[in-house]
Amino acid sequence: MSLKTLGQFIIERQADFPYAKGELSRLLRDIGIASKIVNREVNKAGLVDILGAQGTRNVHGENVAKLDIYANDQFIGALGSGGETSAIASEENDEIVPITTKVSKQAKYVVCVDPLDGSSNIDVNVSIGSIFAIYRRLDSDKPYIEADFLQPGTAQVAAGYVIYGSSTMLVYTTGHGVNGFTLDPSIGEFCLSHPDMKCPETGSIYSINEGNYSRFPDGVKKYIKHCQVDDDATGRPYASRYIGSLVADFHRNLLKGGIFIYPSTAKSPNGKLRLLYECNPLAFIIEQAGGKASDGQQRILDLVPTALHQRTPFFIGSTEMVNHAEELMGV
Ligand code: P6P
Repeated sequence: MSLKTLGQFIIERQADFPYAKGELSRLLRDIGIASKIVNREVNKAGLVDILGAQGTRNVHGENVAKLDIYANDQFIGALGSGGETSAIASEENDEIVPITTKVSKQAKYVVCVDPLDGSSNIDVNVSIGSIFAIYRRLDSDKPYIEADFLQPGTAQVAAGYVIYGSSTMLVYTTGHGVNGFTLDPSIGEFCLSHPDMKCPETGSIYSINEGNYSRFPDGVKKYIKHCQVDDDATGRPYASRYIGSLVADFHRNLLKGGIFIYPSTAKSPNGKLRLLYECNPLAFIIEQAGGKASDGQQRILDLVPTALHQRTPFFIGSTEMVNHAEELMGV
């Protein structure tokens, strides 16, 4: 397969949008730029002694920001200077971040981003990720409004994630399938490595923090017991795999098949994960890859958000496994 960079692929697929004038292509380019800068810093995190611990000054006398703050600054900076984003909702900012450059005020799109999910895992060298969702503004003749960000996940025009792992990959969809790009550090480009990604209909991996078992709804407890039954005919017991880094757990299940569950618990009735910049973008991707995502009862992409940082229970992965979990949840 001849080398195809993310930029070449984006331009090639621009034809998927007959009325597009290149804004979305440039926005995706901006996401790629931010990801490469974040990747450079994430990969150095292990050298913190040389660079100075977060919150100290590095050899150049510059303040060393916490990596998730640093990542947030890179995404805001790249999207801001790219001129295609009007405003950003970020996991790191309580309020919407307006992009105030003149050209951006009338930009057609807004972006929801988790700039560095799982950042607590950096210190133990576990894969982490960035997650993004892109929406067209409701009325781009006027300044952005909060409602631009509170559209259901079905309104996403693009969504994706970057996984900073044994290699760095950017995986995204614009509603025409899912494609994965691996960063080639020798040329500094994301190159197409996983064309037309599909999630297996079923799998033999379940991902859930079983430490919270006593707090789970009965349907989730029943599903976990289902996964643990010793039954050769159905390939059970399934393998329990839980990295504690959403993007890493999701990416493995997308490739191999499996289910990831972060349910409601007695302590957190809406679960832990955020709808706008974690669950919706991954739900868009999994559906485009033939999988399924729900809150245990209804389709994630149909949920109508009411708040920027709202949480939702999250069941995502191979369709047959999510269907079974929903049955036990009483759907
Ligand atoms: P728990 C990381 O902090 C994160 O937001 C996700 O990346 C991950 O899936 C989840 O939290 C892990 O949460 O409660 O199992 O440690």
